[in-house]
Amino acid sequence: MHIADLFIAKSYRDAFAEQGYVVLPLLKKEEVDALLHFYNQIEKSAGVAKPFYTSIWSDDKTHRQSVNDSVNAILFPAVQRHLVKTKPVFANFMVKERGEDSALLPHQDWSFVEEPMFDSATVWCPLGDVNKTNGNLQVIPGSHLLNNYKRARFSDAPFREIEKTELKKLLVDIPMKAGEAIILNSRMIHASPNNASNKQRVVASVVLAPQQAPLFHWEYEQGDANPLTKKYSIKDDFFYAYSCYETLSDLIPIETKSFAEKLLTLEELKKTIGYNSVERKLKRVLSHFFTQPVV
Ligand SMILES: O=C(O)CCC(=O)C(=O)O
Repeated sequence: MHIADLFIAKSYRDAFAEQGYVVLPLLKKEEVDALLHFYNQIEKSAGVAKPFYTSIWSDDKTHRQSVNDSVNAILFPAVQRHLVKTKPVFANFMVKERGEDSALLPHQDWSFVEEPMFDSATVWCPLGDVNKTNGNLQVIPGSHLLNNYKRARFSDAPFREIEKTELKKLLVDIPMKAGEAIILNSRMIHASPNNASNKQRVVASVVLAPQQAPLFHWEYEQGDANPLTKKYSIKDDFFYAYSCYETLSDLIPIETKSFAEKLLTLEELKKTIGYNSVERKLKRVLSHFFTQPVV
């Protein structure tokens, strides 16, 4: 069961399967206002002094849980207007302060389910208009077709040697209006530029998995002889019970495997996503005129 199959509209099903993301109108104005009102109330309790952070980076468990519950209460019912049979994995705010050093390098999100049997997605919904000046999301269309299915806590990207250079040239900016959302496969390579505006950028987000998919978390460990991944079966409270940087020393892995990683070259990535195909080139040209991926 895959997220692409769970969109109600066929056009979104096709676009998500093919390009790895869709952009759609998600929140009503009163829902955006309610999320902003809540954000303004709890902003200080995050206690994270970084140019970019998400709520799960906070050391305060009460903060993480209250953001999870309140963001989910508004965002998930809105998601259900477009998708069936999904469940929320966790919800948070993603905050980009004004100024330098708030850019995020190209990365993929953790694995949340057993891929490729299942997959998962992030709903990223800005609470103000976003563009390339104030930190819109950037994606590499088609990069969900990569097959690195175990993306673990503390692991490094297989494209780390090109992430600051050639890879960046493949990113496409996704400008959006407040209340629109981009829903992207967790395997998609994505990034965001600095916020060069004079206003903080706030995004509400929820990770989705198919209802049927058991949730897991993988942790990377250097190991004595070779790198390992530990697989944990997790409960619904996992992503606010533990902050993003904590080691999981009180949990018992259900599986430990050695981690044989292969670094990805630019040529391999371009081949996987069909970068040089006539079809993909045409879509890139058309994507300058449309926000929605062209299928
Ligand atoms: O909010 C952003 O600018 C990007 C967030 C993101 O990519 C992430 O947290 O994985």
